[in-house]
Amino acid sequence: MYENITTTPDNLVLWFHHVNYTHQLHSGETVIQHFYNAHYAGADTAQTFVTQWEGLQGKIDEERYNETLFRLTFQAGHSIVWRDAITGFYHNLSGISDSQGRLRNHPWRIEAESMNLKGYKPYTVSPFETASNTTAIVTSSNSTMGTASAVLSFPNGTYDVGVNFYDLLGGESKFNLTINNASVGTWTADNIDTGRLGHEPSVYLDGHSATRVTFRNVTVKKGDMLEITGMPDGIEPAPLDYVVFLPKGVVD
Ligand SMILES: [Ca+2]
Ligand SMILES: [Ca+2]
Repeated sequence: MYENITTTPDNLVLWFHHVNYTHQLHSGETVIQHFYNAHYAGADTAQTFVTQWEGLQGKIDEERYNETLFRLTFQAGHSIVWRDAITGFYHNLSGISDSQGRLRNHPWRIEAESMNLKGYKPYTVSPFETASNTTAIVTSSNSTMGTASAVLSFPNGTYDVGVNFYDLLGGESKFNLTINNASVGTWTADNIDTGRLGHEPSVYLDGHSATRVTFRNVTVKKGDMLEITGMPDGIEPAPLDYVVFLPKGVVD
């Protein structure tokens, strides 16, 4: 059964055989399209764990509730980092586009490197697939604050606002996100430094350090001014990748 490619189950094909990216699986998908679809589906599913867990609030002890919520929230954000890294990596290797046109198509994102920068400069991330548009921004020095701003052109409405940044070991940068000078949220890149996450630490901008913070139900009007300030700390130059304004039901 396993010697014959036509009788090998889809989930074992790459274990027993070498095939082209365009090999058609029993599911009807090609191998490469399966890579794309499975990673998009996985990231979609990971988002639902947060809201499922929130259904337990008040039914279990607060410490357990909060610690697990913290991890599920991190993982929901990181599943998008991982989705984009894997699909970007294999797209680069295979040269074959996603049949659903999702790769490098992020209409709700604002790349940090495309914002108006003061005290920040673009930084080419390596490996390239661990930054949106292969580029992030870092502060010009390790002791001075940076500011990134942009005028919003999204339709008026309520959005979940995600900010993708990098949390390196060796510094606890502080960030503040405002819209029209009103604070939406502040956060500190200290998950790694405090050991709170307990995952592989990194001193680089890469897939280990890439992290998302999300602020829910933010009201936005066309023409609003978005501004993020980053205060570097230690070796960590308050690195930012992108901001995403998610309408209800959009995962990106
Ligand atoms: Ca850090
Ligand atoms: Ca970017």
